[in-house]
Amino acid sequence: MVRKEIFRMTTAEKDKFIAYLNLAKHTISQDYVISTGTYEQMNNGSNPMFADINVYDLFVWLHYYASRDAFLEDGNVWANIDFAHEAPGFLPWHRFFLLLWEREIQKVTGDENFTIPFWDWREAQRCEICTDEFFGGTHPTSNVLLSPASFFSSWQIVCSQAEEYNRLGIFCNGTNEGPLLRSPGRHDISRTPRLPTSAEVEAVLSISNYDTGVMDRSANFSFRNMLEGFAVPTSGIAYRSQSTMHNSLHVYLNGSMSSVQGSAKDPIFVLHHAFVDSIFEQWLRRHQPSLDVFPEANAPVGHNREYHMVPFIPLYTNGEFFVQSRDLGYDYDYLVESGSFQDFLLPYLEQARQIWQWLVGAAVVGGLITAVIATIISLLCRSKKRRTILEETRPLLMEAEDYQATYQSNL
Ligand SMILES: [Cu+2]
Repeated sequence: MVRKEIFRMTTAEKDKFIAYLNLAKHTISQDYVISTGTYEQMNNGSNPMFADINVYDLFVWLHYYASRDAFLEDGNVWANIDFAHEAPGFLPWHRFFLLLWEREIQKVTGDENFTIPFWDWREAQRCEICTDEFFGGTHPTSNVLLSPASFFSSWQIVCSQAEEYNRLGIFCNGTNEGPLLRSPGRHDISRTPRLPTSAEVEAVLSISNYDTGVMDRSANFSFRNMLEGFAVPTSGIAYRSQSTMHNSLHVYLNGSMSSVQGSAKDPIFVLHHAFVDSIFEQWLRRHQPSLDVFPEANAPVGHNREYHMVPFIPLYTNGEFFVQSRDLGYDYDYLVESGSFQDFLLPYLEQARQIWQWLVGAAVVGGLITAVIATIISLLCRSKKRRTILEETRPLLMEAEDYQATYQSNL
């Protein structure tokens, strides 16, 4: 299964994707319900509190739930907790999230071949997919609403009041909370001066350490922290006052995408994270890390290699998704050719580099042997020619028998 860049899709493919998003937004999930109360609020399970949810919003809720504050006993709140961000699990968690999202869209649409498109935002000067043909232009009289000509202007969002739920000690319950908001480019320019460049992506890819130090947003020279966007991409040093790389897109889009807990409300989330996943994939192919590169202990809560990713059921560990995408059954269009060709050729080129002296020697010896054989053959041919001339003077009746003998002796 190959994920395609959105601008390399045909108009029909792109329109089909938008139709699928709308279908998912209007189809109640057959397999999942969301929890609308804590275990305590459910009176330790005796009063179940669950609600139906549409397939699109199910994923908004899953993302919210992984990054919401934790409610502790006696009304205490643990705010500094996130099972999907600011730690090593960031990349495997979102990798699994996208795979599950893709699978659920396949089930809703019956299209087994559906793959998530991605948006390659390297060098983008603006949000190129924020137009009415794609994911919605800006409203003519509002800076925060989508253009009425876009399908997405009629979408209602869920899980947008994270701070409020955390304050009240409740969960997002999936009810509609108003329209999708987006205001690309009207963000805080000092935090994110521009979208990431190709050179910045390259600089991040050159970092060989997956995660470092205390493995949170303060990690220096950490591939994960740099790609997530808490560090200066060119130096690798953590920097609190700027949002770079992955984070820069969230800040730039300035609206529903900009608060971590509810960011999956905007369909651009999926296209953005698919591209982030493709950069993770490039890193895996380039550095070929073994599984023990992913921390086994001491990562922030929930982020160790063998820990299960919250809140997915069935259970999967972070480590299970720290593997190359082809082992999980998918690839990216821009990595397929170069990737497979390089992968095919690289081991041979490396072997050739190690044994080149032998290859030159073999070529010289081979040349000499060829020359010797050629000389022998030409000498034999000349002697055969001489004998043939003699044979022609013999009587014709003996020809067959003699020819046979001659042929054999020449060999
Ligand atoms: Cu996220």
